[in-house]
Amino acid sequence: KTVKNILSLDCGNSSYRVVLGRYDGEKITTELIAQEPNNMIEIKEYYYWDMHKIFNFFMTSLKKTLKIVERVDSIGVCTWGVDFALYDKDANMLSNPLSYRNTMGKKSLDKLSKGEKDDLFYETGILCDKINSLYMLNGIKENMPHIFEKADKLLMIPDILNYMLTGVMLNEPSELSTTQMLSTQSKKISQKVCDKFHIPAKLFNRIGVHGEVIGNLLPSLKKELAIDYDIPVICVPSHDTAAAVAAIPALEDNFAFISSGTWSLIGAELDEPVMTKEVLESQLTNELGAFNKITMLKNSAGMFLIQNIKKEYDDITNTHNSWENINQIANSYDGDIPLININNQRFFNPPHMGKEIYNYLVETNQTVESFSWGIVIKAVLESMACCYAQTIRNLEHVIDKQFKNVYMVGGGSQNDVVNGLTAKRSGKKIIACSKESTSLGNIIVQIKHFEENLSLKNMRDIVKKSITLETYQDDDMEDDSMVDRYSNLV
Ligand code: LFR
Repeated sequence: KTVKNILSLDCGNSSYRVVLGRYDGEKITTELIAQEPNNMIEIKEYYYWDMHKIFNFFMTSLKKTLKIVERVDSIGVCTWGVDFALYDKDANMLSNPLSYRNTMGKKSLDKLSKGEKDDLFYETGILCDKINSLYMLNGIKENMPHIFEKADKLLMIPDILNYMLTGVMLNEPSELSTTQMLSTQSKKISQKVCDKFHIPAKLFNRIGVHGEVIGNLLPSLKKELAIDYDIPVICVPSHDTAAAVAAIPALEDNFAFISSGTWSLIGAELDEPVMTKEVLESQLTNELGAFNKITMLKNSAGMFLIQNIKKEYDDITNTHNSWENINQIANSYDGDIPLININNQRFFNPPHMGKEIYNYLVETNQTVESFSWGIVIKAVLESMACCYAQTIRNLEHVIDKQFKNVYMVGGGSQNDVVNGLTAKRSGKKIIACSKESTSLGNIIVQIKHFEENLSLKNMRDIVKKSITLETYQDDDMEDDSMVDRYSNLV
């Protein structure tokens, strides 16, 4: 059998990785080629991402791959959502992308009335959120007018990398939906939104189609790699969430998913966006998934909290603690279960996550004891599970369907304490899939370039054959009271 060597670049907020998928016509075997931490860089009052560093990492990993396999057949790029760069008329990047953790977006969103926010939801299907590109772009317009005036094109992070690889400017649809400037119903840029914010619609490029070739690797890059054949760069669902959901090995129609990384995306896959008051009130959003599917989801804080706590604890103990170790510290606390609203603004980017959580617990009368890592870690793990259970409950309500299975994908799917607790709080069967789901989703859509007739179901079948699943079930779920307690937190 001929094996196709398919390369996935998966950039997350906390690390970027290159994964090689070997596809033998039935299943995919993955190999992690390289991984490096991703960090925002703080320059004066702003946080930026370093695109050249990411690109350089990819080129180095590509060279490394070519030492392992004889040829690379295709490439696909996935990254986190919402962030972007502006290009001038001569196709020069005007500045490195600002990170959504800047306060600019929030300031711009806060100026809108409730009515305006609701209208934006009904127009786009996307929930107003301070991190959406729309608000950052509006902030740039007001705070960095010299950049905004020169802007001719807008590329999202994966589009930037695709452009660096091929010289072709294109906007990939799943990533584009995280801007809140695309109508997820019409799949077109909303002129209404552009007009309201005085954003020229010409900033956007042709919208890509999943499975198509964006372009071949640039001649200069081929030369650098010392190869004499073309490598196509494929338009994959380049929003990491959309890719991870594409790789869910579900063969049933109704299922819920949790894509767990720095963020937790808790949702369900639909054919059409649902834009009702209930969806809005449940703080759910309709993003675009693979092949124009809708991923209706809640964008919740995820492993970010525990990652920050781990960093602080690693520093204090001067060691690299394992995740098991971090989870175990929670067992040293044996009082009442502490809960925090993980989506409270104060946990978005505090200087000391541990302290912030502890202060919340004191202020909400959940503890009178002095600070301990045990109570803080316990609070995060328990609260994540409650948030998941609460959102699954809301999803079932707004789409009026019941899920039997909840598929857990992404790096965070390896956290068996959270998986176990989620089974307990939700009463559902939790199926932990692969920590490489984003890359698997990226790779299977590239396979469609070689096997045009593949349906999404066929692709999921390939994934199913390629990974081992881990199931968590808790038959003696007590009651919903913990989730209710969570729902009432401020
Ligand atoms: C997950 C993710 C989320 C997005 C957040 C910020 O990695 O892509 O979907 O809302 O990052 O971009």
